[in-house]
Amino acid sequence: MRRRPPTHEPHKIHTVRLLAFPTPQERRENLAKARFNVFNMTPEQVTFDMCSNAVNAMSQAQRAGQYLGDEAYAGARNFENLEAAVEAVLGHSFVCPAHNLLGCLKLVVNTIVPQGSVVPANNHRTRIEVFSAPDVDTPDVRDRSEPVFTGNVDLARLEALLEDGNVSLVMVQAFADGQHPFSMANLRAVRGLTRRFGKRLIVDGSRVIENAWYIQKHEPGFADLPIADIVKQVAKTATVFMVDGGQDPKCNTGGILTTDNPDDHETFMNRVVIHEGLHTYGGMAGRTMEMLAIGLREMCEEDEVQWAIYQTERFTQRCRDGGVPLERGCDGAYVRADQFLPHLSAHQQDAFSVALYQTSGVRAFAPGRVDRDDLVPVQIPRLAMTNEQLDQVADAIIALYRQRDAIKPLQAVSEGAWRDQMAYHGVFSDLDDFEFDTFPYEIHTIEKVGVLSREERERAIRAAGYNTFLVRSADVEIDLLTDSGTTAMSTDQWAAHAAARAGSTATDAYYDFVRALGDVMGHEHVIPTHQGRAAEQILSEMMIEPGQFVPGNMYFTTTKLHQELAGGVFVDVIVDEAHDPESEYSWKGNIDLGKLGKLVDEHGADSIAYVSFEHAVNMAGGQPASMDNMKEVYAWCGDRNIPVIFDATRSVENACMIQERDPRYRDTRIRDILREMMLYCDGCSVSGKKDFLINIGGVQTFRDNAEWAARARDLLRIYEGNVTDGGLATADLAAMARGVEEMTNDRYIRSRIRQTRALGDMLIERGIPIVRPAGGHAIFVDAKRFLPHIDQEEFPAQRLAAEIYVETGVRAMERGTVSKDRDPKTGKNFRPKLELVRLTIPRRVYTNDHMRAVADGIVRLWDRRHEITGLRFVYEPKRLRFFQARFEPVA
Ligand code: P71
Repeated sequence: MRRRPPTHEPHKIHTVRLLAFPTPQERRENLAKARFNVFNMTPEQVTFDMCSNAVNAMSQAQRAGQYLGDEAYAGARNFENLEAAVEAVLGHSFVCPAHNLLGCLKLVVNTIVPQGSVVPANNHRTRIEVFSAPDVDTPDVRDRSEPVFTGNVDLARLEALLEDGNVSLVMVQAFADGQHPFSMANLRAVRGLTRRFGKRLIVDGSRVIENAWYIQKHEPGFADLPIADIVKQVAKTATVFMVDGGQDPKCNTGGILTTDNPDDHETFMNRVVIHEGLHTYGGMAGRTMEMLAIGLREMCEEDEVQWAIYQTERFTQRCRDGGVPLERGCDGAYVRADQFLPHLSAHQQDAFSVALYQTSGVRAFAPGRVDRDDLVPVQIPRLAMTNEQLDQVADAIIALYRQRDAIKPLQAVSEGAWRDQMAYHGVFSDLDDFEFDTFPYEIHTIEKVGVLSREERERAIRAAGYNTFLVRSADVEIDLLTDSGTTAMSTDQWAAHAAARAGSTATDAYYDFVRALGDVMGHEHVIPTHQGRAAEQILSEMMIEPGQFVPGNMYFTTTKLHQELAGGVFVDVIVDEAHDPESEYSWKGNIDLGKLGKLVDEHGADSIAYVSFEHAVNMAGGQPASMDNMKEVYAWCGDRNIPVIFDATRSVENACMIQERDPRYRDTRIRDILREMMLYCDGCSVSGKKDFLINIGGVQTFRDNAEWAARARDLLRIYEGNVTDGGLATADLAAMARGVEEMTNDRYIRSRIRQTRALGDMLIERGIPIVRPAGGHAIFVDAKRFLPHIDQEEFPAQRLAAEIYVETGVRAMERGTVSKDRDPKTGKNFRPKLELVRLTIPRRVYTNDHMRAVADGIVRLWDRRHEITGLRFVYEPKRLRFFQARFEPVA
């Protein structure tokens, strides 16, 4: 089997952890406070923390496992699950739990390593001799002449030691010291020798995955074996196998000692009670065992393994190409501090760490004991970072390398045997700073996606009646159906969610939300609703008299429907450019005051219920309105006593595009732009499921009209829930309060808008017709130009969305004839100017590599577009037909 390097993450992001970006000045202060030892720095002071132990991204299942703790002292169900996982993954029948790898080592040393014995090992960072000082010898028997499997044991040397007779056991580490993998053949030979001499082989498999990948890639006969099989073979070769929970199983702590030997297990069980805890928890919480059990099962998943290793290779290569002296580690680039800073005579590792933090906020720390080697591991927390972030970290190191001569020495003011004990009197070097320009968050939790074959996807779309709304999420690889409620929440939001005290009256979460939203919007009356359409219903019912007009800048499906249900007549007053997908006009979301004026001239101001003014207009392609337009419309309407209500669902994105496109706002913070926008309306209805970075929620606000607010609250009580929750769970309200604070972070919103544009640019470069310029939340493919041979009566956009799914596993949404519905007067399909397929980008969920995969897939489809035919209805619902309609292809 030949494996191609993966092109994108085989998962999506479920939760993010926000990153800190200390300023250069703050970094200097932090360094001084930390006594120039980056060990002392906390994650809040660090942008990228380049270590891989116990800080990996976990799966959603693992996180759920954290809440499934059976915290019994004895015989917890979590332990039974751990036993089952060990049996399934490692093939061992016994498991002794420990609090981490040190706990495992301690058990081994205290039970089966007699004082005065010899423990040959393939690594030099083993801590055995530290535990069992003074008199256990741990000769490093690594085969220095082996070019590929540098962790192999020198068999002749081992045999000689075994013949001497004083060996108690042999200790082999997978990817020894983070750098040296062994081959299966060598491991088996070691096992053969130990068996011949009646000794045990202990394997530290904390990095067995990386080692298994190396075997798969480089050892003859293993290329076709899955990682899971190789892992099991490695474990079964050992007499005793141990794993640090914080490494390959991506747990946050924990450890296990596994074996098939009942006597060894008995020995460990009787000892574990002394040092760790009972033999059924070993110093781990029940929830940790659960997380570890799930992590063990998941660590062998082929696609995840290939992705993690690909990132390591890529990162190491980039550093190397930049000239940085390093050794490739299993989990990152191990920088040779001695070669990086040859002009320093001492403390080269710490000087490197200090300079890297000073210039970039990146932490790389050489752990363990002082003077073990000259390396500073720059490790990649498993699955937690994007390629773009890793590229930039590599660039930060390269930039530092170019100015290495300016790095000044550190004077130790206190020394110790361990690196965390070091403290320096530091002098700041005169170095150029490195600026990151990437997502301001790391991946905290990932979510599995559906990877189907093309045939399976063909079956799935047929079963769904060629309607992407009816496809199962489990069958979708990259889900660009909507940016609504699909956000990855932050750990801070989850913390607020967990901490919220639920109530069915007023709650702290409600007051927090009112305060937070009042802060960012400046509106006096804040009324939570369960989502946007609930606000729309209330607003429409209270503001519209039957027969009144509701002018708006292009329709949105639910908005228009509620206006019509309340007896209103929607009139489109958006600028003409909005209907022209090829127009490059910057403000395609603007209201055309000429059109509005004409309506008022014809029917009088009294005939207008209110102006419904949407930001970053969804159906026009996420196109912004300008600040001037908002100001003008509001002034014009004010003169005529016509209320202006914003649909502020994507106002933050609109604010960001104002910052980009209006030179007067280039240096204004998003927060301030938003505050100004919010002056030019009388109220807002909002679907919180977009900008607010939440999965459910909405709001209706009024700037200062207390009477409207009272009427809205009356309707809210009838339709939705309490005035203090709108039917939302307290916890979701708390998450929303936190989300509205995060949404105006300049780095976040810019990185989002940039991501959308990057997808647009990739498509434009390859000639794919899309709505231009790229908007905020989505890229819209122009189905009329993509499939010019299909008439609108045969729903080209509907078919294109279906074909994009079949070709790529990407789910998109039709925004054309099907969504526009029929003209109620004639019963005929409207033939909207815009016949589009929307590739909508959820917030904080996909990386730029996902976007590249989307673009590549659509280009493949473009090349076979002539084969694609139209659709006809099999079932057509009366209202909002796009949700449930079913189709079949026309021949
Ligand atoms: C979107 C959605 C969700 C959606 C709604 C209807 C059909 C398909 C998908 C919802 C919006 C929106 C604007 C500007 C109000 C709502 C309704 N958008 N205004 O784009 O974009 O909010 O979904 O919270 O009820 O996929 P709600």
